[in-house]
Amino acid sequence: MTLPPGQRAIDGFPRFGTHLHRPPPSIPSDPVIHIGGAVTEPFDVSLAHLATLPRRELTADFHCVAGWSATGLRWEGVAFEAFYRTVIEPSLPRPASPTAVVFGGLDGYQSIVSIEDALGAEVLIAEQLDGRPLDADHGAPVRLISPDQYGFVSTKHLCRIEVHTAEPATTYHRAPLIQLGLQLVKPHPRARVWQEERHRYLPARAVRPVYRRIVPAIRSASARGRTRPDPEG
Ligand SMILES: Nc1nc2c(c(=O)[nH]1)N[C@H]1C(S)=C(S)[C@@H](COP(=O)(O)O)O[C@H]1N2
Ligand SMILES: [Mo]
Repeated sequence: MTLPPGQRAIDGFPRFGTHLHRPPPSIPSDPVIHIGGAVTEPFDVSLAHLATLPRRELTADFHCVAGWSATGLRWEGVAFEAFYRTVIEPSLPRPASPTAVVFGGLDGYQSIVSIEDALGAEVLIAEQLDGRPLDADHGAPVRLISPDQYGFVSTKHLCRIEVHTAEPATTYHRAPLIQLGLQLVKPHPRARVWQEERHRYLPARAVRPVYRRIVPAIRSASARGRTRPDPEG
């Protein structure tokens, strides 16, 4: 099995992310994705709408910028491109040429993706992982999945999509103190794993050993914030 440069396979699929020690956000009873930015008028799309779009399934490895890779994950959902063409594009004023997309999560996290990367063939709005609805740890009710980019692109608990016609003046994490992995260093704007585009300014090879040391600490903090099985069953 070949992994991208600087990655190591990990057993299972750890919960990771910015709000490490906190439990995952609770899900509204009628979840929607809010569409905003360069559209003529912002609007909400109910998640139920996803069922009207063509299904897409893919098996891929998942690569965290901190150097671990979870292998052979089977995702199911809707291609982001299909969602973009049918839901977002028709609501853009003409002539608008979006260059970037911001994907926001219920926990306040967001990722910033160039339009060409967002429209990549493997980018999904995923509803299922390994044949089951996404659990809270891995992004319920739906999440973005972009397997060719580092995990920080793949916003969990997706509830907001904004299109921009210039590089958005915003950051991945709106709260200042979070995200051991990302707060120190700017993420790479393209974040392609095979090109090892980890960070905007720091050379990838320099950060590998630093991450290797802190991953166990991030993992155990993250495990403390895990959803606990409901004792009532
Ligand atoms: N909403 C949200 N999405 C997020 C994060 C987060 O903290 N919140 N963390 C990102 C990071 S850094 C990684 S590596 C992956 C981890 O996904 P997992 O928890 O399903 O393993 O989610 C990404 N998406
Ligand atoms: Mo990550």
